[in-house]
Amino acid sequence: MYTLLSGLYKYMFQKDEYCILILGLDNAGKTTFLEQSKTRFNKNYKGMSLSKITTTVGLNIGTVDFGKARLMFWDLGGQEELQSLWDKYYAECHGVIYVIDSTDEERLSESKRAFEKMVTSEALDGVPILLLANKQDIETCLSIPDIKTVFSDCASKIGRRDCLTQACSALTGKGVREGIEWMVKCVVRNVHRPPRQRDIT
Ligand code: G3D
Repeated sequence: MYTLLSGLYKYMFQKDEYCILILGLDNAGKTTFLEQSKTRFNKNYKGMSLSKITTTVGLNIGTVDFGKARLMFWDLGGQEELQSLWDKYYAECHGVIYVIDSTDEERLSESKRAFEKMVTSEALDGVPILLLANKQDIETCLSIPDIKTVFSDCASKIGRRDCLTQACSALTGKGVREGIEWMVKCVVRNVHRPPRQRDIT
């Protein structure tokens, strides 16, 4: 009887919490993506105007619920001096969303270098990675095949973990739901990084 009641309590009043890092160079669209996700998935969230968002300096946090799973997003600053802080969060995270500005061809190799450094970190072994090719609403943006070509020599470093490149516009919301749903599926099935249990009473 106790087991039954405790199971029911857990089902009703506990969430499985997964921590997701949102990384990428400054100006890639990380904060816009976070705001778009909160607005889309949290019924009562009154988001800020997406066109008024300025680049991340420090940390933005947001949560999104999917049934029993709760995603806790950590949007970290992407400026070079802030990138050195990223690895402080690796051991505790369950997934990474790496945002690329598809319109910034000049900084694509810089973005790849930051990605490569991140993906080779042992503290991120087996953690699913969503590569978001953002700003696809802009006509002159690089295509997904172009971006995949630039990032192709990272394949061996990515290894056998779950990894998806998703076209997206954080501004219009296109591709945001697909990306997040994929991430939820991956973190839930990754037995190597179990979620934290959080009471929601
Ligand atoms: P960051 O958090 O990665 O630093 P932001 O990036 O979310 O602050 O976005 C940087 C700029 O890119 C913002 O414009 C924002 O509106 C724009 N942006 C973000 N995502 C998209 C997108 O999908 N499409 C388009 N067209 N623009 C996007 P400003 O002008 O405020 O610098």
